[in-house]
Amino acid sequence: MKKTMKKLLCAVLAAATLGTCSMGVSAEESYLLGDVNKDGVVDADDSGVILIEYLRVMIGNPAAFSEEEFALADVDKNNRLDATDSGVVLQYYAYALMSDTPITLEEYLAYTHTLSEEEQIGLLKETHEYAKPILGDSEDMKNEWYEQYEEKWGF
Ligand SMILES: [Ca+2]
Ligand SMILES: [Ca+2]
Repeated sequence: MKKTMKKLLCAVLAAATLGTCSMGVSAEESYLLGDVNKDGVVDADDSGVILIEYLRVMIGNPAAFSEEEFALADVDKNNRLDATDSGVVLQYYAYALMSDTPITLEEYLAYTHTLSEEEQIGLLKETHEYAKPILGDSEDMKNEWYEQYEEKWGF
């Protein structure tokens, strides 16, 4: 009986490992900074995923992100995951929607670092105005995340 259980456990573990392995293969392709859910785009979903992980950890849960996911999520590279990372991803997403030419998150960060604080605020306002109709949908999405979060973690 014990042996059967062991075999079963091994099979389950093997299946789990295989799953991880096949994930590992695609993980070798490098993901875009900020693409935490690894769907090939950096958007409001990633921002939400980062926010949820941050809140989860903040109320004392162990981190759910893998090392790789953490590296993708820590967009300001300060080795901490917080609402700033989530905010930067959302700002970038809105900016990318507004921009005529494709821009990566790294390029966006490099660009905003060249701006004065005043210019940054101006850019944020402009981006926000532009993206408001689109981010309106994200607002609903965010509410959905919060609801799911509340259900899952009672917070
Ligand atoms: Ca994504
Ligand atoms: Ca960070």
